[in-house]
Amino acid sequence: MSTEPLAAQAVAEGESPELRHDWTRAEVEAIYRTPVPELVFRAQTVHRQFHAPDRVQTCQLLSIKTGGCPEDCAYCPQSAHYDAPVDRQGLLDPEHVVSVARDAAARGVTRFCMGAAWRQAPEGREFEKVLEMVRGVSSLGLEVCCTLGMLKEEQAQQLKEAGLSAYNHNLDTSPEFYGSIITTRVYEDRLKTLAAVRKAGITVCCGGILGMGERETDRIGLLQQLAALRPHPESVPINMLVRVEGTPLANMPALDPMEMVRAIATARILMPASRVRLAAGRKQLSPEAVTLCFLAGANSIFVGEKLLTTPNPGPDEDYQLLEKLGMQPLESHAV
Ligand code: SAM
Ligand code: DTB
Ligand code: SF4
Repeated sequence: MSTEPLAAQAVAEGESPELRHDWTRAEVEAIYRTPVPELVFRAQTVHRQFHAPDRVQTCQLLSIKTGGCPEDCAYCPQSAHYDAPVDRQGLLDPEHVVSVARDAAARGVTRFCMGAAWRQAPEGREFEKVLEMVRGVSSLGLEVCCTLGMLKEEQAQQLKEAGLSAYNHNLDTSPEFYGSIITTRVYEDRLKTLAAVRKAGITVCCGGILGMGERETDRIGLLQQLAALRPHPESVPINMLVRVEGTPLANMPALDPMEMVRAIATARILMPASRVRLAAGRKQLSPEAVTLCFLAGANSIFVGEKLLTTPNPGPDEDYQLLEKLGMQPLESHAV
């Protein structure tokens, strides 16, 4: 398979001219393999040109529809193909979702992300309910993000009209490794949904997962694909695999945290204006490793006891760490 970015033909939209989308695999590899002190220095230098170095965005996730997903993503406890300890739950009531978002806003969170275990966003009454959730959360003054699986252009348009700020849809890994992790859809399906999201004027949240047994070259390939998207995804979540019992990846060896540091620093250098999120997997990282990820250019985290179905560090632990580092959550504009 060619290692040239599949997304290179996407349409550019009002983006800063100094941002590049044509990074070659060799260039990305050279950055990724730079000695860590030099790599972190480069990432910091770029970071400071685009972002305040002491600010971190805090985001909260909520699973609005849990489990029973027809896709076979090998990492995912919500796939119906595996027997993970996740209780299935139908679509939540919009009022309940908005009340959870209101509590999150009161704690200073600035972005609320609703996730659903669907292969594709449904049509009809369930989609109407999602639109109601988006309208409700957006009226709280929060950035609203959804991740509902594949989207059609009309659905993306309706979500935009309801006030959706961002749509999360991850490429997860390199095109070459993708088929070893998911067989029920292809890389191009993901790119199509990302294009529909862009066309509707919704910002893109797109990243991947490390620690699934991929090679270093797959991590490099993922980063190259992300940087080839035009414009770059405004938000780039870098997840460390949460190994869940019952999934095919439950017994993967633990990822060396330095791979997270290298991947985050590389993402920061390739996509300087984007928010790079240290996403799933923080519970397995020491405070020192998290600190290194911040130094490497991560400027967003998920807060709250739970991600979608798996545990996340508690708020006390997180706010204590930020305070110790002299870092501050982005200010909330919630009403
Ligand atoms: N079903 C939709 C989809 O796949 O696009 C949305 C929900 S899905 C749970 C959102 C993302 O969560 C996935 O793309 C994957 O990157 C991430 N994810 C799921 N399980 C994970 C795990 N065990 N560890 C790390 N990230 C995970
Ligand atoms: C993303 O990249 N990570 C989040 C969010 N986007 C939707 C999801 C992480 C899920 C971790 C496994 C779980 O809690 O089920
Ligand atoms: Fe379904 Fe999304 Fe989980 Fe894949 S990652 S099994 S699409 S919920």
